[in-house]
Amino acid sequence: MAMVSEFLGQLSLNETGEIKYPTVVPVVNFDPDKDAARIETAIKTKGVDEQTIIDILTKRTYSQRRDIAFAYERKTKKDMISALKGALSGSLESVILGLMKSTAQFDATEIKGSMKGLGTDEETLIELLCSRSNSELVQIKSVYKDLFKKELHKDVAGDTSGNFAKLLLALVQTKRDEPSSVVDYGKIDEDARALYEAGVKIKGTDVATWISIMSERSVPHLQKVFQKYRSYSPYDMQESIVKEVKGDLQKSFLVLVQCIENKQLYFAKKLNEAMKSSGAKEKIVTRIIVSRCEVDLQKICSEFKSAFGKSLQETIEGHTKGDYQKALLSLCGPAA
Ligand SMILES: [Ca+2]
Repeated sequence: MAMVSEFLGQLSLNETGEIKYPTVVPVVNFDPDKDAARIETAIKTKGVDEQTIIDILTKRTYSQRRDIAFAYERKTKKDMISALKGALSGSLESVILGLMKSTAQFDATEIKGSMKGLGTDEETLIELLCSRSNSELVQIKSVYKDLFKKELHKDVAGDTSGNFAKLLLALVQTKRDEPSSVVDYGKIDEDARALYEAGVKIKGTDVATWISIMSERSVPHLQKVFQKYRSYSPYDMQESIVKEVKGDLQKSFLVLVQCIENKQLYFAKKLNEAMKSSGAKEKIVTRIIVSRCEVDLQKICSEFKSAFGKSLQETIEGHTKGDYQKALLSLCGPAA
């Protein structure tokens, strides 16, 4: 019983009632002044005491880190983020500076970065827009406007084109239904048949129908629609996407469907792929771990273990090094 209540104690609900599975939770007996003083000493230490910075900042929530930054500024009259930027470098710097942003600020900044300059980092843009929940996207849009003085949908429209743009813009409109307590079997059947009749059944694809169903229906409804879809189509939804559409549109629909079916498994697969690739794609690893540690990293860890038979923590140990590795492992917490 003790273990169950301890586990439940780690769960928290966000404002829309979604269950969260964070690995980073508020530290008890929190003392921002003491933490700020330790960080100041760590930054001033010759060669920088990275371990202390990692120990403190990866074991505090964003709101606690923000309190530490305020305490630091009161004490030193300096900005803690600039001080950390000066003291740290490389991949560790990216993790720590990422942690100094709220989840929505971090996501908005990553989206902005993916569209900066010539060309677009479609992979990042797709991951962020197709994996975030409706309520997360609502927050991202508002933070994006605060930070960059521009509307997210305008930037996305300026950087993408065709049906790919239409899908991303439909997601940015955040018109997805909230889950309902009533299961509407008639509507499930209707949507499953409509997806089939707009794709596999006909020559060409009626992409607009796919986009409206997949961007407007609730996640639990779509999970049942994709199951029902198999009674109409010889291919499952992901296979149908591969057959029907190409390029960035195909990649976006695939991420969307994977996230609707099991979002944490999608992130687990993405982490595994990024770490196994030569020269570990640290940017992807950092992005997922930093952005999900207060959302669902605990569940990503358990999906990782069941999918690959090895813990995420062991895989991090095998594919990363040094202080960067220490920071990632501390954010993941102990392997279950
Ligand atoms: Ca077709």
